[in-house]
Amino acid sequence: MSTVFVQIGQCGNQMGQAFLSTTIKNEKVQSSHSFLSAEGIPRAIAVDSEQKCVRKTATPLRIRDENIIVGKRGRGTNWAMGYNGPGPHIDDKLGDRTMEALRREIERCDRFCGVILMHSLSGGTGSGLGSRICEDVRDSYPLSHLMSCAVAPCASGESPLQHYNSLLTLSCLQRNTDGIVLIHNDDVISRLQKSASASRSVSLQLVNSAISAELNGIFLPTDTLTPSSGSSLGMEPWELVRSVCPMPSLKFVQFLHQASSEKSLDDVLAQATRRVAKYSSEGRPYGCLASLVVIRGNTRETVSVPRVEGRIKKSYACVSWNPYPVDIWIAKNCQTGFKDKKTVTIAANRTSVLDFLDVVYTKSKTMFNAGAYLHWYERYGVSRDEFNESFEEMKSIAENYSEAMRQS
Ligand SMILES: Nc1nc2c(ncn2[C@@H]2O[C@H](COP(=O)(O)OP(=O)(O)OP(=O)(O)O)[C@@H](O)[C@H]2O)c(=O)[nH]1
Ligand SMILES: [Mg+2]
Repeated sequence: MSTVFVQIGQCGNQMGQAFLSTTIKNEKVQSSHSFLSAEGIPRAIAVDSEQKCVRKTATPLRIRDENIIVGKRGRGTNWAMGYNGPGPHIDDKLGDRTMEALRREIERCDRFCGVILMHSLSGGTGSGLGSRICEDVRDSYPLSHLMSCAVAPCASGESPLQHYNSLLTLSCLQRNTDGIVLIHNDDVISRLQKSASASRSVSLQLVNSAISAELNGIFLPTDTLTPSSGSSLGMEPWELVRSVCPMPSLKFVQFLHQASSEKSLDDVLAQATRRVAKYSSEGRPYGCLASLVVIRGNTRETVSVPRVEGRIKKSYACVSWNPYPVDIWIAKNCQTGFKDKKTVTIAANRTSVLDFLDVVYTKSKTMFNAGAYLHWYERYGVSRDEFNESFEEMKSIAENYSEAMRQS
């Protein structure tokens, strides 16, 4: 069962490099060929509108030359330029070339299972071209899985266009993917700043390593999903979707990762659950539709399933209508370079995502009503109607989550 990774834009490629560079060193990954070809080459495509970062990140991963797709000009933090291209004078056909590389990569797979997109919600390439590729993958491979690992911008505001770009991307991901792993740069940075080992200024490299540890916590092979033959099928990303996104319209997933070499598994789990925010800043309690806990560690400690379930149910306020709100996978297979480390990674589909969606909706709606920056989008073929459709899509996501909570 093979998965193809498509890294888009600077963020997608840098995060993808941090993730894949550790993933491909994992022994179980190397023997399973789900993320790697038989020759050990990652099943990955690296796309960016600019040269500068993509070559630097793709070369050490040994991504095939034909899978490195580079454009002629950045997309200027503009979703519309990313989605429709910069115009006929610079037609670098990034979307078409990416789909062609993907088609060839899928032909090299034994049994193709799905695509994981890695990108930011706010960069012009990651958001706009990412949305275009997302739609094209869904159209061309309707029966395959499709997941996005999307990085949300910092709330403090890096660009005035980030809210529009996030709005248009989120609504596209909602329409086309099976699951959206939402990664908040703010959360990762503040956690790293608090950690004793990090200095106050946190580099992007450190941020990407932390994100990579979260993704690997869930995506690396687990004993629970490995058949008795001993060879992993690499189904972890897709079983995650089955487990945590029980309803197709509610598909936002957030990860939480905790690691320790000294503490017991129980203590690591307790540490992880203590970090779970239970209320919004207005005091609204969060609810959880479904969750998955992956416990890794080459240890003799036995995992008490009822105790893990109990802790998660208490911390995450799971809905009453889901009889199995906690899935648990166990793995002796640790992350590369962390032989003695015990890790607990939790993936949860919960209403805390509405806080971020609400900020994106409110900020972009205020700008839209004032007509701010709209000419930048209209110039590259995105009309006000498209914005209105995205506002509707965002409203329906919030309504669906609220409805799911009301039934609880
Ligand atoms: N976690 C993480 N976030 C990043 C990284 N690089 C950029 N970002 C975030 O991504 C967003 C900007 O997106 P980029 O990926 O730089 O933009 P792009 O997709 O290349 O698009 P254009 O440059 O506008 O064509 C901002 O929110 C950044 O904070 C990275 O390496 N890791
Ligand atoms: Mg860029």
